[in-house]
Amino acid sequence: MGKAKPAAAPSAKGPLEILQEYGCGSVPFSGANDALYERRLVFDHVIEPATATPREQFEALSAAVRDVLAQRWVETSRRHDTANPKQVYYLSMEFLIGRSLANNVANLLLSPLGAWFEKSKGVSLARLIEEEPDAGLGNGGLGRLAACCIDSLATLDVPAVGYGLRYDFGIFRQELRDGNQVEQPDPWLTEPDPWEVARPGEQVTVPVGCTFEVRHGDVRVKHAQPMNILGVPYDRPVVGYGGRTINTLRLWRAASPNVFDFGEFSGGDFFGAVGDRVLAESVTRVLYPDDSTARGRSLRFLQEYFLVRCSLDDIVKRFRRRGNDWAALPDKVAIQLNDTHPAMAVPELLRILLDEAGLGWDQAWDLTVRTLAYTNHTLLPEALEKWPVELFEALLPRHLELVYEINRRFLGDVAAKHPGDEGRLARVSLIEEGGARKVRMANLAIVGTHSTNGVAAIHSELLRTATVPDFAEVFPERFNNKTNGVTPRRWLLLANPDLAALLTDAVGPEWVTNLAHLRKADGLADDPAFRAKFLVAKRAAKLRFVDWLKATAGIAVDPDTLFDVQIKRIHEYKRQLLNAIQVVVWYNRLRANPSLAVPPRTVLFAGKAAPAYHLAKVIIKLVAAIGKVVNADPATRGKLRVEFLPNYSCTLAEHLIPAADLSEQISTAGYEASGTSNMKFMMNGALTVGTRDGANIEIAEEAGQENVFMFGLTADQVLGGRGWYNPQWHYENEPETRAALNLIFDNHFCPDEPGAFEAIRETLLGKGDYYMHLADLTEYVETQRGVMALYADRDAWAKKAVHNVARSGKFSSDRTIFEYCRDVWRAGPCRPA
Ligand code: 26V
Repeated sequence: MGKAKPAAAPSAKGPLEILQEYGCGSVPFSGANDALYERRLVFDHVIEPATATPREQFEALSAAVRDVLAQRWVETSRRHDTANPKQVYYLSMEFLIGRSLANNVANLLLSPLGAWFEKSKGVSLARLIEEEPDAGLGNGGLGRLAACCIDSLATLDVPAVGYGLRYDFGIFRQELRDGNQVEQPDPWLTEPDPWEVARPGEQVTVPVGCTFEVRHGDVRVKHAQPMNILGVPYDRPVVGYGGRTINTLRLWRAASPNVFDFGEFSGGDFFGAVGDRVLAESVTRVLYPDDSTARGRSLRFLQEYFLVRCSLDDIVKRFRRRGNDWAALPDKVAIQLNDTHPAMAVPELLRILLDEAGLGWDQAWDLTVRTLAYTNHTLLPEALEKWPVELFEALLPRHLELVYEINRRFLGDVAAKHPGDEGRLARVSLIEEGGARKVRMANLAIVGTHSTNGVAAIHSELLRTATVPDFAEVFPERFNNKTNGVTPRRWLLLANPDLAALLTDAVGPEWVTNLAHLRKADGLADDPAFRAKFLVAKRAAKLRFVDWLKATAGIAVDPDTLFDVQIKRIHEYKRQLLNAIQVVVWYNRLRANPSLAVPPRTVLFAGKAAPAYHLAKVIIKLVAAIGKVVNADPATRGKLRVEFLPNYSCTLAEHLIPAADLSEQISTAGYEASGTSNMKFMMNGALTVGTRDGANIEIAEEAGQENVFMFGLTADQVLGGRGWYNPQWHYENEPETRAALNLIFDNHFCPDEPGAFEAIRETLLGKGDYYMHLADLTEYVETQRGVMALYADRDAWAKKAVHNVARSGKFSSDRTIFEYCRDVWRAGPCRPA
């Protein structure tokens, strides 16, 4: 079997030699090996290299790696300018990129650098990696998906730019105090970021219709005097695997114009005008941390417009710079909207084509629709964005005018096909009437783009048939599915070096860029020696995680237990509560029968709650409280342990997922659009316990039903049961359900805070258990019994786990991006000669 370059035995080589060895040295650069690194310490930091702190070493090494990629980054952009291929632009309010050093080193095929560095400098790369802040510019799945997508675009050599915002503060850092989530700011940019390149020369002016002030995240209109905000781009390299293509992630920072054009200034209000400067900068101050409700702050509205205005201005400049004619826009440009957050791109692009290019409505509208495409990421009605008409009026009057005209024409078409059907018109209108009028951003996105896709087969189907059936009837050809994927570079090659090396040994190195190759290892599930090697790799990952957790959080867990893991945003529909109740059922069983034969199990939870989502915070508190009691109870010692790990992040996921045995994917069927951690767990050899929801369905199809643990109501049954489902029935008729709930309600887990979990009683029994926890509980507990029985036979477990890894090929974001390129963007690779 061939050995992969990425997994090759480390050698003590510097970047220059490594580049030459890998045939990547065609781009000339000067300087000797050491100089790349040492000169950074001397010339950037002006220190004696031997005295460098780990942070200085991190910065110098990152700068050296950037030196290696800089010329190829320039070359990529020159190549695109020369060839003038179709460009893909990915607009997203979130890019949850995490750390970059290890990723860039690996994608540049510089992994042997680690050994060279350790040998010649006496410092481990692993240590320096910990110096880098985790760039948490996203809430969860949607933001991480954007990061995986741009990795795949670069790896597939597709000319692409990601556009986002450079928030001063990313997602909050989560602390737990007595089980309570406490949010702390995340000032990730306090020290210079070695990856970003500011491009003040390419700044963009964003005019807004009035002056405003910001109070508690809300924008208050001051008066109807227009003002300008500046958008300053900061570029980050997106290194394709192998380093042939280095695309750009361009993040915008809001700034004030150097020359004030505010009325106050000439009026002598120096103080007021300087204050206005600060408020312009507040537009990109902080990531909006609530992914559960769209009851947005108006500052968020301004952020969304700011992203759209800056990015489209930039896109159009690039398009014109290459000498293209307006009519060629859809042939040269594809713009993907990551959810409705950048849906203002519809009226903005139309405005550019009408007001700046001087085209007529019909042509401008046709070009707009053919250039834009929209991805939907949620079916939850409360997460659908609707912005008050009033906000548009004050800040973007021209855009509102265009939205009204788009709507007038669209409703005219619908009315012509369905005369007299007022209900239909009211449903599809871009404007929600009654009370304060609002613009429905999902309707705008569907009408103003040529493609609307969901992110897993079931989700796309529900979107079409249940959420927006009227639109599917008007535009059947626009609806399609693109099942999500994740990048195997970050989530397997980097996160799980032992398993990655084992797979490379087994199937060759091609899996890194063609995950379907893992299928060649499927037969090895029947090979006892391979299963043993798989278990050795899993144990190595567990040990690495255990050490890391102890060092970073001070939490000790036993690697010789089943790691049962649920990590994701805390949300009722994701049903962390179902998992918690299940744990209490097993706790009761163990207390009643101390000789019950179960394999020792560690149940790990992690995830952030939206700061204003009260019940989600109570769920965190409950899990922490259960952990405190269960972990201290001699009856369950060594058999059951529960931990809530604080501050879930990319970094935590990269450590924990490779160590996991069991992946909890237990959302109420019909509510999780796709899920992506389910895919990461699968490729790292965890077995899934899950409902038939989102991508779990496709995971089970690929893995084989016999290699996953599926349970619970289907989406159809959930919908069908809405009329008659009664949680009280389960409470009254299922003794174990009742006993577990009573323990929670009767303060067993919060003796010092009686009533702390009253809100849980209220939601489950008082308010009818909307997410149907109790309907699925008994089958879930029974399924977990099967899980534990299988785990007792480690070899039988390993066989299923190997099948899962070998059959995870579909869930590479390379496959997802390939399909977007083929079906939605009609874009292809542009490779170096
Ligand atoms: C929603 C909202 C709503 C209002 C404004 C702020 C805000 C910010 C983020 C979100 C995100 C909700 C959508 C989301 O993250 N969906 C997740 O997308 C994943 C990638 O497609 C998918 O795997 C998850 O199932 C889905 O929940």
